[in-house]
Amino acid sequence: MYDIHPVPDDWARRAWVDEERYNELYTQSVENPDAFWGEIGQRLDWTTPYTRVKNTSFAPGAVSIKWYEDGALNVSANCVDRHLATRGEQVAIIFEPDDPNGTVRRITYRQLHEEVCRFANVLKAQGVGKGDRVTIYMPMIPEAAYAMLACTRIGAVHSVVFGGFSPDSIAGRITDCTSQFVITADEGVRGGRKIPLKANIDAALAKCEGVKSVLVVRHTGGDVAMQDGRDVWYAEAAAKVGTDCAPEPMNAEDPLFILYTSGSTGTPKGVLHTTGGYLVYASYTHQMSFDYQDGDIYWCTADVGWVTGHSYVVYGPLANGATTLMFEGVPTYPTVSRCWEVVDKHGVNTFYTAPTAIRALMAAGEEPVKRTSRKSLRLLATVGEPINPEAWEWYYRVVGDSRCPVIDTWWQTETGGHMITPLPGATALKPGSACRPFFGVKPEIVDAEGAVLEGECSGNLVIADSWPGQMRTVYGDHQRFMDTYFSAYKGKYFSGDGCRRDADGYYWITGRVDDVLNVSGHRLGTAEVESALVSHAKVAEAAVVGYPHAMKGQGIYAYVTLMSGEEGSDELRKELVQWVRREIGPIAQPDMIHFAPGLPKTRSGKIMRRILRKIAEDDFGNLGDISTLADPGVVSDLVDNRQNRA
Ligand code: 6R9
Repeated sequence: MYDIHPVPDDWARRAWVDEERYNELYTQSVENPDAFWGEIGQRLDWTTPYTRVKNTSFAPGAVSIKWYEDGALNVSANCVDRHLATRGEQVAIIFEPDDPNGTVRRITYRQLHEEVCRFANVLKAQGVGKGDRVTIYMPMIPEAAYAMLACTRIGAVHSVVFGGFSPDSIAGRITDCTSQFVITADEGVRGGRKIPLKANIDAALAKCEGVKSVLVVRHTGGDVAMQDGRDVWYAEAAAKVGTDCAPEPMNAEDPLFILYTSGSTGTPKGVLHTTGGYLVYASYTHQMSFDYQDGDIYWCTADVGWVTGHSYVVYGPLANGATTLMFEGVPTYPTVSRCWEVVDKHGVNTFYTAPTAIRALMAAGEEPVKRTSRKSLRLLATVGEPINPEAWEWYYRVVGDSRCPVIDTWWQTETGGHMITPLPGATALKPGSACRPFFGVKPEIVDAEGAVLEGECSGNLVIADSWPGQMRTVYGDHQRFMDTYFSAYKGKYFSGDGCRRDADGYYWITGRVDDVLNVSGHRLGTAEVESALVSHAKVAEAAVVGYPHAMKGQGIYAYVTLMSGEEGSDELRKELVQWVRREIGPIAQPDMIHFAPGLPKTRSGKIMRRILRKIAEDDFGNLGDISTLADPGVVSDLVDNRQNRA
């Protein structure tokens, strides 16, 4: 139904790789990963060169992933210091504030070097040492990048927590990695609204132990409480230190950062990435997928609280000496033209965002786009969830004036960087498809029994061998790492996504096949939302499923059984929505709450989610076999009281 967009001639000529070269390099990369990644690893500066490249095993019970294991390097030296000689006066970070009339900041590589060194010295003065975990809870301001890079400079391991998460969520993440240090700001601002970051940290620290010091960056100037002996204004600490700070040489396999992400069960997992392989992979994918060329102005709208903000706002672009734009606000404030105004204001060449943002802007029509120029744009890209072909075509035609390739990048927190993606000079585009595997990536589609399917097929997406950006473990729980990713299909990494491969070998991601929701491109476990709901005194039981949502991709549908004697009401619905916002954060708030006297369960007591999903999707004509239910009567009651009616 939608046309294939062939690679334009000029792209094939000027890009890093054309189709022929892609095929050649891809074959080399999977046939001889040691030689391929050995050469690609040279793009970084190593203080001790590696002699060994790949040492990985997906063997059941003995998963072990090591890349460049005898090499040493420092991430901040690679992202900052090594550019000083050639591009010290080039802008590294453009900061565009939430308020379009606020002050733009342009930080050169030389200034970035000074800021990162100073920040690192402040961390040292606070007692932060190599290997210590540092929790970062910051708005999208350059200081967030300084803080991350400062940690890497001294070998501390950062754990960035998204500014939209609640005090409870922060406390859980601090406790899990026994972090003793927090970096935050007084407040954040998004879409004209203040976010009480420091107050959230105070509330979180009342619920967990062990935090010795909180560094507070002054941003809005809002009033915050400061606790003596624990809280320190960043500016005051910074005035007491110098700007000399030698980068700590780190082993390639030393931990770089922890990032918590939702899975199908339990509390969020601490995904651990290490130093060498991660930076090789983040920088190489940034260069290839976006065909990054010297001098490009590059803008990824992701928040640094997500993996996209780590790999493609901070580490990838800075390792490549790019100019990366950090935007504090939201795409719809003050108007739906904001993104394109920012593109024109700063001459942005590459724009990378989530399908949910594209759909929201698409709903406002073409005029808000067309009244801007966008002539600087060269390439458009997406990430976070499947993009529907209609939104793809709109992005291509309206935003890109049918001139810019749309690069749909499939990857995960766990993968560190792009895994399946077109390359703009090499891959003919199919709207809605993430297209072809990146170099070194061996995707396979398997059936429920694990049999590898060939040719045109649909099934579950696994990756057959390791790549340098792969997560190394779940922080503090290697068994959970093996159980989560390597037990469903022995000897293979299971992504949790469903996928189709077409006759041309293109991959089409169809979404999660586990109990993970994808709401506006944000990952959430159904189990997390359920446990937040049942922690409310009036709730006896809850089951949460996703349903198709025009803007968010997936909406959250919650079935709630109340304690006996409690009555469901609109009032209580509102209360529960607020409750979940407070427990987890606004992104987790249920869209629909269905008070159900009983949930469909098997005789062994398992909730039959398949049925709950169908009813939530308003598609209850074919509920499948319900004969194994303990009480089939509950189903008709659920159908009668369904909340999502077309
Ligand atoms: C980078 C990021 C990962 C999950 C992943 C998948 C979905 C991401 C996608 C996509 C279809 C794409 N996803 N990119 N689905 N097409 N281009 O988003 O990481 O937050 O860990 O989410 O997002 O379901 O499994 P993360």
